Amino acid sequence: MEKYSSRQLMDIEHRYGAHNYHPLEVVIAKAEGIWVEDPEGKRYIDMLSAYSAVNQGHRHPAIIQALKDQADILTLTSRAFFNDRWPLFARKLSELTGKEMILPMNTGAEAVETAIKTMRKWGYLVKKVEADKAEIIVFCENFHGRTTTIVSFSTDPEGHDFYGPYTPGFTIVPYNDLNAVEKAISKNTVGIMVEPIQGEAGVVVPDEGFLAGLGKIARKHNVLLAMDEIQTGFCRTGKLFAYQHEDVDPDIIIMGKALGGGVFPVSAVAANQDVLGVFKPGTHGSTFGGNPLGCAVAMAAIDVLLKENLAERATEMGGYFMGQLRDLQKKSAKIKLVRGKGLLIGIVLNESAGKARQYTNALKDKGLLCKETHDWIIRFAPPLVITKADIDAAMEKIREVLG
Ligand code: IF1
Repeated sequence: MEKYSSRQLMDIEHRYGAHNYHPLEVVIAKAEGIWVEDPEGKRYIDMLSAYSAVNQGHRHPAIIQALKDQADILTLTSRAFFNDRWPLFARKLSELTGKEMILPMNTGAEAVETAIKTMRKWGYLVKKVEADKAEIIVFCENFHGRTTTIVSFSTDPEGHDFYGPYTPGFTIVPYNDLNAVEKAISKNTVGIMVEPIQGEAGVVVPDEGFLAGLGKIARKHNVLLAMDEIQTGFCRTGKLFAYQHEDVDPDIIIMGKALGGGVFPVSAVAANQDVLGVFKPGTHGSTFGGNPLGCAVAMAAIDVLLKENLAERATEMGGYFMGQLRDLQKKSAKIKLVRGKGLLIGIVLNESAGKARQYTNALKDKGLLCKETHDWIIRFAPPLVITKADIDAAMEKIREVLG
């Protein structure tokens, strides 16, 4: 294969790729664990983990082995036939989530769409809501994906504007405001969909009791609670799922990202029979959902999370990392606030510090990759296999840039 420099590759992408992203100027050509490397051989600590899709670390040996082994046997069948991996993955994910049934898809947005269709169909068939009147409550500054229906209820103009006509049937209320939710409920409400921590909004952690409160409201009014754990799930915040920090049992768990073990998209929705049972043959699906290769990878991805106690690691390393960042905050005029849970961490900058992008750029030059969200928040979400020594090394760079 011909060798290209980082500069050449960025120029080629700019010429031939659609401009729907504005990446940091680093080209990743190789990766292992928490480390990535550019074509010139410069190494960086990856503190974004593909937005939490690489919780297990890049190319985890057990996951890559499962990928290779399965690739040698069977990769894709469609759901026109049974295959010998999907049943076992379904059972494993059911046991993991404590929900009776699993519906497999590929990307996160497809799993969110599946949850929306589930809530609506449940509303019509079980709750007996009048035809085409179903309402789902969602939250300001939500991020659930980029399909036309999902962006219909996005409050971010960049993601939302110019894609109409928009899908009706969503009521948007402020995050972290249980009264607003209670007020928004009507006889046509079929569900509430929520991120346990809002990622794209800037790692916004709700007050303790918010998620449990949503659970109580959902019970009281006979509506379904759907938890979008696509970014927060699979040990990122120190629990298998972020909702487990509270006393709440969502009706629907939406999963993606790290379920694919950093290899490719695997998503799923978990719920009990009385909810997911609304789907009959032919009413929903996808060519690739439940494909044997994806199932084998996802099973290995789950095994790694459990075997390596990555939830406890996230708590431990996240606590250490956040402590270090808060020490820095006390001495730094640039940092206003450090927030997060486990290894999902946001640094909110003071207005006087200017735009976050200059700092993510400076960190990149020093060999640390992370990403800004909005203009004033820096997000850190390293692979959960990160060690204390790695964090110490990263902190040195962070102190140089944000101290
Ligand atoms: C991009 C953000 C993160 C998600 C939640 C569903 C989805 C996502 C809570 C959809 C996806 C991704 C999308 C990706 C960047 C990334 C992101 F900045 F856009 F918001 F992580 F914070 N629910 N989030 O976070 O999953 O269809 O993408 O598999 O560039 O759009 P998907």
